[in-house]
Amino acid sequence: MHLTDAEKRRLGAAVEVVKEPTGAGAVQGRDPEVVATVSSMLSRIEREGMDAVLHYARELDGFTGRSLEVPAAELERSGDGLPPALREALDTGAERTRRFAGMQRSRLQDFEDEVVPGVVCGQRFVPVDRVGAYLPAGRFPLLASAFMTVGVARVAGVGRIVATTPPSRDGGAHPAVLYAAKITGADAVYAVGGVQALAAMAFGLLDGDPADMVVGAGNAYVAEAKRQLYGRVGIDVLAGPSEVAVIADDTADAAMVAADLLAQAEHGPTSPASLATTSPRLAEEVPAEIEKQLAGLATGEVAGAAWRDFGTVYLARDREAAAEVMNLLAPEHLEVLAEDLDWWLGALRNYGSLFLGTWSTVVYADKGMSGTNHVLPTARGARYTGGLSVAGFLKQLTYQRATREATRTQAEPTVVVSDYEGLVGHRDSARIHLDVLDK
Ligand code: HSO
Ligand code: ZN
Repeated sequence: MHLTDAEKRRLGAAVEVVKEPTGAGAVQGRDPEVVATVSSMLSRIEREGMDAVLHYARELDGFTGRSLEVPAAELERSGDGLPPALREALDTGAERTRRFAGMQRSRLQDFEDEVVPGVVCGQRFVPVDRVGAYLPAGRFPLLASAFMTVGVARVAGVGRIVATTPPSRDGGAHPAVLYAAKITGADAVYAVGGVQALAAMAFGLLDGDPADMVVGAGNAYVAEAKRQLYGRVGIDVLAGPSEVAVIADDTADAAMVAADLLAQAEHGPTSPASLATTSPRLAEEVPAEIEKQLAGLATGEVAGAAWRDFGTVYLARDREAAAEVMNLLAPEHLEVLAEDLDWWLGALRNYGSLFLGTWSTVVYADKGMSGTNHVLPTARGARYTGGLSVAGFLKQLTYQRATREATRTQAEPTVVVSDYEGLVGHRDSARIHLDVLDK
């Protein structure tokens, strides 16, 4: 997530690049080794079915049991051993995510209307039948993932929702991940991770029914599996490493900016964090503050590598230039720590989710505490899409009906166009309606 040379040239003197990515961070693109590994795993699983899933589960997840399904009783009991404060916090995040998804759902309107006299067209939002949700539990379990996928799919009215999650070292699923899946209403949970989990859901190897759509974030292999499965099944978004960007004017606090950048940099050593500021003071203070905070951060090694290799700082001449930098970068998360938030809301066009002002911050939404979804486009995907939402689980279907009298207004121009194209079958299909009409 950095400006290309062409973009820098276009911005000219309006933007000074204070810090650039180094090494691996300067190169963008897919890893051909990941592409090839995923492709061969998917074809083997498609050929050999459950045997291949179990083979990979043993080899890659250290699975030793016979059945991948988490027993219903275990799912039911999953909250028992958790600290009550954690259970309460998870209940809160699940509820707020559900509430916002409900608000979005109520604004997606079915309608029908007359396009020309006698021709009525309509749209209906119809939920996907079966969803497979991947709940990551790799380096860290992201407990709110179930709210964003399983919970939101439930609000959409999806019929069956199966979740998969990588097993922990002792073979079972992570109890807090299970609890999050339970409170959001997963129908079944399977302890299986990575490519084999996505393939098992998409090919219908778990409960016999292929998922119509697979969703959820994961590592580079999971993201690549979704990319390769897309078309055969629907997906949410192609999510790469988590990204954060901050816009700050001179009213912002350097320590807060630094902490917000590091919070997402700790996701992994390739997670980009960017600052665009109109304040020369902050352009100097934030990198220094980041170094200071890194020294006391338990995840500092990862976050520090991410900042060094992928971090960027841009000093913008004015707020228009800062907005332009971010509209080009199209970051997954974008915070505005500046005055006149309404101006920024109007000026910013490309972001996965926007956080306006000091008192809304990315980590709140990460945990479901604001209500918006944290499954968001990365790698500039926000140029063409928003993140996962209740609409992602609904198909916007159209239909039409027409009166006998309205046939001529559709049939006659259809005959003309089809005849010109040489699609004589189309022409005749329109014609027969006219013939019947005129009888
Ligand atoms: N930042 C991640 C989501 C997350 N972070 C959950 C922590 N927990 C992708 O938006
Ligand atoms: Zn995060």
